[in-house]
Amino acid sequence: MDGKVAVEEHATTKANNALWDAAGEDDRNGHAYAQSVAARLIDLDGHLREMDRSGVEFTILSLTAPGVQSVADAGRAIDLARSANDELAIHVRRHADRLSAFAAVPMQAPEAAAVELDRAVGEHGFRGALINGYSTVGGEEDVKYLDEGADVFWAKAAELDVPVYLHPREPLPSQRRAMQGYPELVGSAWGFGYETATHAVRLMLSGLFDRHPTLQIIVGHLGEGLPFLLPRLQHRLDAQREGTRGAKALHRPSYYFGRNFWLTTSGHFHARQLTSVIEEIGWERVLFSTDYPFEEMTQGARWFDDLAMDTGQKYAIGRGNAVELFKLGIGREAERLARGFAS
Ligand code: GRE
Ligand code: ZN
Repeated sequence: MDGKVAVEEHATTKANNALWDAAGEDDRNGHAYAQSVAARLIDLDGHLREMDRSGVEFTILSLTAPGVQSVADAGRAIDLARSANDELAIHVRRHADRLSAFAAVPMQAPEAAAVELDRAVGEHGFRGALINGYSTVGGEEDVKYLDEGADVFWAKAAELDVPVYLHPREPLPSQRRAMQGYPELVGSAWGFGYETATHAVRLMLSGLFDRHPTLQIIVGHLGEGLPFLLPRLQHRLDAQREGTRGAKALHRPSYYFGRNFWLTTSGHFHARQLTSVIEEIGWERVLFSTDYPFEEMTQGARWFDDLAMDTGQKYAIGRGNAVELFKLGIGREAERLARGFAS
């Protein structure tokens, strides 16, 4: 399928080059994997060539993890987010028909994060924010999750009507005992998934979506296990106090999952899982993505192109849903807009 749109695709900038960390990925594969990722993160022209080879027309780039979220000093985090967004914007502007970006936001200082989101969307035409899990605010263990005092930021995202991508970060050191002796589990292979799924559940239980019912959160890797685990979570919460009293949210998690969440195919190229994700959340809330350069873009694209599925759903997941969610005036949709046919 030509004309795909991809939304979990990473880059780095000179300002941020030291802030990406694949420590959890290394060792076993030697350093070759990390080195190849590092070279491709900084090569934005190479990224465009991969898009050409993969039938990807448009990409929303993001700074790679953990990025600004790992900078404990709020002042430095604010400066880094700004300079990284400005640097990425120069490149994006040169290729406005192919690229946009998610803003990096300094969640260590939620008010400044709101200001930076407003600036990146207003000045650079960025399409939302991508946040790499919890933010470090002091020592290694001193962190803030996104339901902890960040309402001023969420209000801004709701006001601007832009989505927020909840991207993984490795679990806190104190929470790695379960993986001790198996360092290969700490990162993308395992730790990323449950850390991010837990973070998403926190948001659902926090009442955030009662205060801002239009907020839209994107979760990658086919939902980090949530489509499979949420029915069980719901079942158990119904039997416990969260289901009836003492809860911070008005509704059950599945209510918010179906209204406030979108899932992407990034780094999880598995047809049977995609089918069950579509059954759980609906094809209207699934977006194609690959997770380049941690994954091969061509591999993710070929997997998607070869899927035997309803062509209308495939078009929606590969392109149409993203065009609507991000209000992308590209290709045929731009022509339709120009002719006044768009809804
Ligand atoms: C990712 O973006 O998914 C990722 C990282 C670091 C290592 C592996 C990986 O940010 O998939
Ligand atoms: Zn990623």
